[in-house]
Amino acid sequence: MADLKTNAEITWCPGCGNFGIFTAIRKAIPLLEEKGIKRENIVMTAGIGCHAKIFDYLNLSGIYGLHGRNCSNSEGIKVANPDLRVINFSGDANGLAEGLAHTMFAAKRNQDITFILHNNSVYALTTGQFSPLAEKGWKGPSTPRGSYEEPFNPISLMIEAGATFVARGFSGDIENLTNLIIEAVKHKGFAFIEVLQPAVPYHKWEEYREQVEYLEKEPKSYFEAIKAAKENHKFTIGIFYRTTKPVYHKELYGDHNPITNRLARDTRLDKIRKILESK
Ligand SMILES: Cc1ncc(C[n+]2csc(CCOP(=O)(O)OP(=O)(O)O)c2C)c(N)n1
Ligand code: SF4
Ligand SMILES: [Mg+2]
Repeated sequence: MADLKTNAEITWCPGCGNFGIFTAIRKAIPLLEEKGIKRENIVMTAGIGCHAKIFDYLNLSGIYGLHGRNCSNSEGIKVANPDLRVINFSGDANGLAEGLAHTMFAAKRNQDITFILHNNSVYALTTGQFSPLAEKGWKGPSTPRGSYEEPFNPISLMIEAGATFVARGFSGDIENLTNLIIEAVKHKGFAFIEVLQPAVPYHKWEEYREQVEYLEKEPKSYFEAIKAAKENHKFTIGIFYRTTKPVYHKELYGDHNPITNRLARDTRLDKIRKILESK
């Protein structure tokens, strides 16, 4: 676990929920290696925000991209080299505000990537604007009279968008979160984990600890999953949905890998010519 740390100074606030996510991912990676997933094949992307600093602290390769855009980087990496396992770290604003379309379309395409949403229900790095997951009535610097908007339900949203693995974890239960990460990375398809992650200037750990509950059992069908997502409250953790569907890169190329099995230029041009002639 220690060698997954870098020398970068950690600047998260003491008590930040991101520490739990950082620990869980460092526990999960050696366990994934035991299951045959090579570390050099695990890459990460991050957007911009407090959550994204994990990119500086975690000793993996990847792309540290623009705010809201890293899901596209994840898709690009996967489509370029399907042998890679991509872990996409996103804030709730990064992934469900500015990056919402990217997240929805990656789920719709069932891109074979793991999407970890650090849900602190706030734009933390930019000091407290309400986010798409902020509670109605939540007071912050941009909503001094309380937010007028209902938050998204990220679990039902992702199930409906097309994600094939959808779960919620809590950064205060590292063992459970480690298992969710392992299941998500092993899953073939778009695996989404919403992680409840207190940002301590804005929320108290007690609010979470008092309310976190565990989903009784994993729903067995799409409609059961939507029902569970709607009926349970936002502190219910567990796997809400898991199904098998073709993944995007297999639909695109079958078993071909354009990086490790690069075709000669003439062969590629010949293939394109044949596709155009068959029209
Ligand atoms: C293209 C672009 N838009 C906006 C910003 C400003 N910005 C940086 S972080 C951030 C919000 C971060 O919130 P979230 O994604 O929830 O991450 P957190 O800090 O809460 O972990 C914004 C709006 C930016 N850096 N780049
Ligand atoms: S502002 Fe919130 S999310 Fe950012 S480092 Fe501090 S506790 Fe963590
Ligand atoms: Mg946030």
